[in-house]
Amino acid sequence: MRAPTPTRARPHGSKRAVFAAFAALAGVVSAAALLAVAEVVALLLAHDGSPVLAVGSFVIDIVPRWAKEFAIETFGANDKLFLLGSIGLAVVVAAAVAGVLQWIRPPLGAVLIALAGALAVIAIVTRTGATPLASVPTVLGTVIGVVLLSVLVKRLRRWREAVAPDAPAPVGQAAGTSDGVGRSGPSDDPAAEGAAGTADTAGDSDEARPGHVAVDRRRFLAMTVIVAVGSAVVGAGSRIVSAATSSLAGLREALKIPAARSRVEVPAGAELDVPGLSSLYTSNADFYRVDTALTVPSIDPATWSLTVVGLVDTELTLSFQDVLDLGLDEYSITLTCVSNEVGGELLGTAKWLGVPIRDVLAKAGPQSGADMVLSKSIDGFTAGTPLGALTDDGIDAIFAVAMNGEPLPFEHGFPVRMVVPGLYGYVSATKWVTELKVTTFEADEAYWTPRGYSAEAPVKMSSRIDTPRIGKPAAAGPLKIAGVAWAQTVGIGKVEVSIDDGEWRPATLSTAVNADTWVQWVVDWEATTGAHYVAVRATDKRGNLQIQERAPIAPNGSSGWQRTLITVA
Ligand SMILES: Nc1nc2c(c(=O)[nH]1)N[C@H]1C(S)=C(S)[C@@H](COP(=O)(O)O)O[C@H]1N2
Ligand SMILES: [Mo]
Repeated sequence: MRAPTPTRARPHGSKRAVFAAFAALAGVVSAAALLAVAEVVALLLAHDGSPVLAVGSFVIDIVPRWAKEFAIETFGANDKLFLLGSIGLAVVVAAAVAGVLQWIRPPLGAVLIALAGALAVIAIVTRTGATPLASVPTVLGTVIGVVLLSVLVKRLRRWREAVAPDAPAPVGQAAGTSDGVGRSGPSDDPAAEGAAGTADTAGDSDEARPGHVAVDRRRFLAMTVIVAVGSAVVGAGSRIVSAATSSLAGLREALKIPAARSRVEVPAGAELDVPGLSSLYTSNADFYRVDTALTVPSIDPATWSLTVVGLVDTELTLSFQDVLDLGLDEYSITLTCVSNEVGGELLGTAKWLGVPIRDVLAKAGPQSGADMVLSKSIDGFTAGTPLGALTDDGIDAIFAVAMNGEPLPFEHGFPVRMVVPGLYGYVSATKWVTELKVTTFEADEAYWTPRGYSAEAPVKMSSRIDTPRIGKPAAAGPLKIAGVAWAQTVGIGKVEVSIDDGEWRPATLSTAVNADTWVQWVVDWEATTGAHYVAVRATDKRGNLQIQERAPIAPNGSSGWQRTLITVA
């Protein structure tokens, strides 16, 4: 064996970088332990206490509108995954910074973790419906995280001291050595200490402790690996168990929704046969999803209830059975999101089974002076709908319990949601609805109103080209250009298409199911090789032409005629 040479020189820059990297790793591992402990305690004690979900929901509520729009536009239904990924990345970076801070300026790293824990606790206790108990998982997790970080960094320091005891330590090390940091921890293994065969005071000597290097390194790495693996197993396990046990999938599948008293009559010619054209009814699997819910609420229909409060003669509460007992009818309604760009895909059509909201409101008796209904979701989301839109005999505003022949999918509002023809989803289509408050626009504000969207928002008439699509060259010769158009509550009267900015030619329309359902349109064209512009515009049954002027989605929905480039090969 080669005689060890005591190192008197400062560790090389690269060596210092290695220790800093290990410190960063200690930070990340400590944060992982924090989250894992919080998840498992949340599972056992307080289901609403998951810091990951609480912070995620908090972020959703505070991110600026453009960021939200970007996420929805870029990631569509995966916007939540994107959000969780971003938060995860931020946590890893912050934890690494905490590790390095603890290394160079203790106890700043521990302070940073404690601060992060405190912020998470604030996010948790300020959530709608959160109990004080919900803060316990994160508080416990944070304590563990702080302790682990300081123990791990102490071990790292010990290892480094063994390599080069007299090298000027990272700032703050002096304090660490003088009070014997790293050698008095309760978790230090006396056996390992004995095996090293060195007196406890070795660290105070000027000599390197080469014999210690391997032991100290092993002790740091072993603890790091154990904590990392333990956190991964415990954290992921708890999340999975908690997701599985709170899942009501079986219940939903077994749920018997009574037969409808009336069915939607789909007239002959309601569905055109054109490849690439949206189907008249959007399958539940393909139906767009937009909401602020990070985890889909799971509600047991047996415990669900809907209360009607506010400016009413009689406040009332309905159970799920009470809703069913009102008698179900089937409705064909196209639901549209205010975030739908011209030509966009944030809309869909379904056959909904439900009961008129006006029937429920009538039982409560709205008082004069009321002009708005604030509907609340179990997750805190609210929508403000003009009272008139919910009481008008001519508008099929419903509480829906089924969608395209099955109980509402969880993501679409199980067990009960609202669907109101002619109004964008954010002002009307509350999913997981649990309360209606009859009120006024003056007294109450819905979720999106202070976030840059209008308090009232009727759906703007629009038309969309489905086929041919950019990037999918069509063949020269007879070609069908087709798409959908909608003007909810009024109905589409005419759709016109212009090719290469030529004259507007009328499209053939599918037979409308009703005024609340989009129609399909098709134009036959002899396609010539090359690139062509195709534009589309609609006119409603009252003769109003679709708005030509371009408008962004905020504050009350996009407008403009879609004009798109197609290529014919
Ligand atoms: N509870 C709840 N309901 C909600 C929302 C929400 O964020 N939370 N978003 C609304 C919006 S903006 C739209 S466009 C529709 C979308 O319904 P879908 O996801 O079933 O397509 O739901 C509405 N209902
Ligand atoms: Mo929306």
